[in-house]
Amino acid sequence: MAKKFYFAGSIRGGRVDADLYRRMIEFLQQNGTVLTEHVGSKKLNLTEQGRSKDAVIYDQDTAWLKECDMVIAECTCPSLGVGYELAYAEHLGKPCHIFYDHAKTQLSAMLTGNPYFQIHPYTSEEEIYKALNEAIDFPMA
Ligand code: 6K6
Repeated sequence: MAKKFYFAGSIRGGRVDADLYRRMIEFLQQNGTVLTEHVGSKKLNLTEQGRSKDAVIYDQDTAWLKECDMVIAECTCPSLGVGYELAYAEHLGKPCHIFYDHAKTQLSAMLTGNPYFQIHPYTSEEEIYKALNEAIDFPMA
Protein backbone atom coordinates (compact mmCIF):
# COMPACT_ATOMS: atom_id res chain seq x y z
CA MET A 1 0.00 0.00 0.00
CA ALA A 2 1.21 3.55 -0.77
CA LYS A 3 2.89 5.23 2.18
CA LYS A 4 1.25 8.31 3.67
CA PHE A 5 3.61 11.15 4.55
CA TYR A 6 2.92 14.10 6.83
CA PHE A 7 5.16 16.92 5.62
CA ALA A 8 5.69 19.65 8.21
CA GLY A 9 7.15 23.06 7.40
CA SER A 10 6.83 26.59 8.66
CA ILE A 11 3.70 28.60 7.79
CA ARG A 12 3.25 31.46 10.27
CA GLY A 13 6.87 30.99 11.35
CA GLY A 14 7.87 32.35 7.90
CA ARG A 15 7.65 31.22 4.28
CA VAL A 16 11.26 31.77 3.22
CA ASP A 17 11.72 28.03 2.44
CA ALA A 18 8.34 27.42 0.77
CA ASP A 19 9.95 26.49 -2.59
CA LEU A 20 12.16 23.91 -0.88
CA TYR A 21 9.08 22.45 0.88
CA ARG A 22 7.35 22.15 -2.52
CA ARG A 23 10.32 20.30 -4.04
CA MET A 24 10.54 17.93 -1.04
CA ILE A 25 6.78 17.29 -1.28
CA GLU A 26 7.08 16.56 -5.03
CA PHE A 27 9.89 14.10 -4.25
CA LEU A 28 7.76 12.36 -1.60
CA GLN A 29 4.80 12.21 -3.99
CA GLN A 30 6.90 9.97 -6.29
CA ASN A 31 6.96 7.50 -3.39
CA GLY A 32 3.50 7.81 -1.85
CA THR A 33 0.83 10.28 -0.74
CA VAL A 34 1.56 13.58 1.00
CA LEU A 35 -1.37 14.46 3.27
CA THR A 36 -0.17 18.05 3.75
CA GLU A 37 0.58 19.15 0.19
CA HIS A 38 -0.61 22.72 1.00
CA VAL A 39 2.50 23.32 3.16
CA GLY A 40 4.50 23.73 -0.09
CA SER A 41 1.94 25.98 -1.76
CA LYS A 42 2.85 29.53 -2.74
CA LYS A 43 -0.81 30.50 -2.55
CA LEU A 44 -1.43 30.17 1.21
CA ASN A 45 -3.36 33.22 2.36
CA LEU A 46 -1.44 34.15 5.50
CA THR A 47 -3.72 37.09 6.28
CA GLU A 48 -6.67 34.78 7.03
CA GLN A 49 -7.14 34.70 10.79
CA GLY A 50 -9.70 33.43 13.24
CA ARG A 51 -9.90 30.92 16.03
CA SER A 52 -12.71 28.94 14.40
CA LYS A 53 -10.65 28.51 11.19
CA ASP A 54 -7.65 27.61 13.31
CA ALA A 55 -9.68 24.97 15.17
CA VAL A 56 -10.52 23.35 11.80
CA ILE A 57 -6.82 23.39 10.88
CA TYR A 58 -5.85 21.85 14.23
CA ASP A 59 -8.49 19.11 13.98
CA GLN A 60 -7.51 18.24 10.39
CA ASP A 61 -3.77 18.27 11.03
CA THR A 62 -3.96 16.14 14.18
CA ALA A 63 -6.20 13.67 12.29
CA TRP A 64 -3.60 13.49 9.50
CA LEU A 65 -0.83 12.96 12.07
CA LYS A 66 -2.78 9.96 13.37
CA GLU A 67 -3.30 8.67 9.81
CA CYS A 68 0.25 9.08 8.46
CA ASP A 69 3.00 6.44 8.31
CA MET A 70 5.86 8.90 8.68
CA VAL A 71 6.51 12.57 9.48
CA ILE A 72 9.04 14.53 7.44
CA ALA A 73 9.82 17.97 8.89
CA GLU A 74 11.96 20.70 7.35
CA CYS A 75 13.05 22.84 10.31
CA THR A 76 15.53 25.39 8.95
CA CYS A 77 12.93 28.11 9.46
CA PRO A 78 11.82 27.78 13.12
CA SER A 79 8.08 27.22 13.60
CA LEU A 80 6.11 26.68 16.80
CA GLY A 81 3.54 24.67 14.83
CA VAL A 82 6.17 22.26 13.46
CA GLY A 83 7.66 21.81 16.94
CA TYR A 84 4.20 21.01 18.28
CA GLU A 85 3.52 18.54 15.45
CA LEU A 86 6.80 16.73 16.14
CA ALA A 87 5.98 16.31 19.83
CA TYR A 88 2.47 15.13 18.88
CA ALA A 89 3.92 12.63 16.38
CA GLU A 90 6.39 11.33 18.95
CA HIS A 91 3.49 10.75 21.36
CA LEU A 92 1.76 8.73 18.61
CA GLY A 93 4.93 6.72 17.95
CA LYS A 94 5.23 7.87 14.32
CA PRO A 95 8.69 7.76 12.71
CA CYS A 96 9.95 11.36 12.46
CA HIS A 97 12.69 12.60 10.14
CA ILE A 98 13.88 16.14 10.72
CA PHE A 99 15.88 18.09 8.14
CA TYR A 100 17.69 21.38 8.58
CA ASP A 101 20.42 23.36 6.85
CA HIS A 102 23.06 23.54 9.54
CA ALA A 103 24.83 26.47 7.90
CA LYS A 104 21.65 28.52 8.36
CA THR A 105 20.24 27.49 11.72
CA GLN A 106 20.95 25.80 15.02
CA LEU A 107 18.16 23.34 15.73
CA SER A 108 16.50 23.43 19.15
CA ALA A 109 18.11 21.21 21.79
CA MET A 110 14.57 19.90 22.44
CA LEU A 111 14.86 18.14 19.06
CA THR A 112 18.59 17.36 18.82
CA GLY A 113 18.61 16.19 22.45
CA ASN A 114 15.77 13.70 21.92
CA PRO A 115 17.04 10.35 20.57
CA TYR A 116 13.52 9.53 19.34
CA PHE A 117 13.97 11.86 16.36
CA GLN A 118 16.02 10.99 13.29
CA ILE A 119 17.85 14.21 12.54
CA HIS A 120 19.41 15.02 9.17
CA PRO A 121 21.59 18.15 9.06
CA TYR A 122 22.40 19.01 5.43
CA THR A 123 24.40 21.50 3.45
CA SER A 124 23.12 20.71 -0.06
CA GLU A 125 19.63 19.83 -1.20
CA GLU A 126 20.83 16.58 -2.81
CA GLU A 127 21.65 15.28 0.67
CA ILE A 128 17.97 15.64 1.59
CA TYR A 129 16.79 13.37 -1.24
CA LYS A 130 19.48 10.76 -0.51
CA ALA A 131 18.39 10.63 3.15
CA LEU A 132 14.70 10.60 2.18
CA ASN A 133 15.29 7.62 -0.12
CA GLU A 134 16.90 5.71 2.75
CA ALA A 135 14.14 6.71 5.22
CA ILE A 136 11.36 5.69 2.81
CA ASP A 137 12.94 2.31 2.03
CA PHE A 138 13.28 1.46 5.72
CA PRO A 139 10.50 -0.98 6.75
CA MET A 140 7.85 0.65 8.94
CA ALA A 141 5.75 -0.98 11.64
C1 6K6 B 1 -4.51 29.93 5.96
C2 6K6 B 1 -4.16 31.15 6.42
C3 6K6 B 1 -3.22 31.01 7.36
O1 6K6 B 1 -2.97 29.70 7.52
C4 6K6 B 1 -3.77 29.09 6.67
C5 6K6 B 1 -3.81 27.67 6.56
N1 6K6 B 1 -3.00 27.23 7.66
C6 6K6 B 1 -2.67 26.01 7.89
N2 6K6 B 1 -3.20 25.01 7.20
C7 6K6 B 1 -2.78 23.75 7.45
N3 6K6 B 1 -1.81 23.42 8.34
C8 6K6 B 1 -1.28 24.43 9.04
C9 6K6 B 1 -1.69 25.75 8.87
N4 6K6 B 1 -1.01 26.53 9.73
C10 6K6 B 1 -0.17 25.72 10.38
N5 6K6 B 1 -0.31 24.46 9.97
C11 6K6 B 1 0.48 23.30 10.40
O2 6K6 B 1 1.44 23.76 11.33
C12 6K6 B 1 1.23 22.71 9.21
O3 6K6 B 1 1.07 21.33 9.18
C13 6K6 B 1 2.69 23.10 9.41
O4 6K6 B 1 3.54 21.96 9.40
C14 6K6 B 1 2.76 23.78 10.77
C15 6K6 B 1 3.22 25.23 10.64
O5 6K6 B 1 3.06 25.90 11.87
P1 6K6 B 1 3.29 27.51 11.98
O6 6K6 B 1 3.36 27.75 13.47
O7 6K6 B 1 4.60 27.84 11.29
O8 6K6 B 1 2.13 28.17 11.31
